[in-house]
Amino acid sequence: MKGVVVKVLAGVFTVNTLEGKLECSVKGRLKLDDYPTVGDVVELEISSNHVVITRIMPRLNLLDRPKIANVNQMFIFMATSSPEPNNYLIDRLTVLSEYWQLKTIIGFNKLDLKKSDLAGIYRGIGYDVYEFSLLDDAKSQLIRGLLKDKTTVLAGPSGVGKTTFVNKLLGYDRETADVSEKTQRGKHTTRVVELLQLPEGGYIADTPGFSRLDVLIDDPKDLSRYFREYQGATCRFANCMHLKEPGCSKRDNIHPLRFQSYRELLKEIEEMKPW
Ligand SMILES: Nc1nc2c(ncn2[C@@H]2O[C@H](COP(=O)(O)OP(=O)(O)O)[C@@H](O)[C@H]2O)c(=O)[nH]1
Ligand SMILES: [Mg+2]
Ligand SMILES: [Zn+2]
Repeated sequence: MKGVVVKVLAGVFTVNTLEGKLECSVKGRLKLDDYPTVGDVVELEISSNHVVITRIMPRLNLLDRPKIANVNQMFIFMATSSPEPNNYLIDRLTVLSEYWQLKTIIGFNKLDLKKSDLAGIYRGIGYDVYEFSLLDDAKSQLIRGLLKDKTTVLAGPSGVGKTTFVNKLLGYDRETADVSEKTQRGKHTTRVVELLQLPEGGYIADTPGFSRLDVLIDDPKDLSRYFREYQGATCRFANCMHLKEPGCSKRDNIHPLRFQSYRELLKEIEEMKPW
């Protein structure tokens, strides 16, 4: 039998199968070369009193911090206000999404309070951008459709409506998420990542903060690859950082707010360099 690992906690792997969720352990031999992670498609062996994971199927990808395998898309979840959207955070997340080659969806919730100031910038770059209010059922249905049969990581700051959204998707209240967020903050406890199965097919993970970029990108020159404005046509200067170089053709193609994020992210990566 095959299944998808939806949770890993204290050596117990919860695997979603056609027969429901099963709690499994890992076959001894497997522990030596690889270890199943949330999102893995695994093969199971069922004996009289326990279920063992015997094989991990090849992965499409493997995200880091939180560790999730086989992710299709990142849903960058923001609010139009309360809290005010933070373009630096969006840009950091778009870079990660590009790095992992995920489909990127940017959503601005709370349209009932305000229209989004930033939606146009991201639409202009070519991202799929949605403005909606979770209070509006018709719009919520449309957003929900984007997740069908996909594995989606939901990323965004607290207060924007992620838990409200996930509860709507599942059709029941998961108050547990916020409770554990609060009790674990500041205690250096790693939050458990869990894939939630959507009734219409697909999985979603309400993820805690993603890793710092310098862990993934160690050469500052590589950063521009993950900015869509900098992709495509090559700059005529070799080793150009597309910063202040006079005559750099790419420098003009980027919105000032995105450029500011690019500079800040460059600094973040450079400061972490060991040399
Ligand atoms: N006005 C308005 N409030 C919303 C909307 N969606 C969620 N909220 C509220 O925003 C607050 C934070 O929501 P929550 O789901 O806990 O956000 P999270 O921290 O991202 O998980 C709650 O009081 C929600 O009721 C919306 O579309 N419009
Ligand atoms: Mg929440
Ligand atoms: Zn350049």
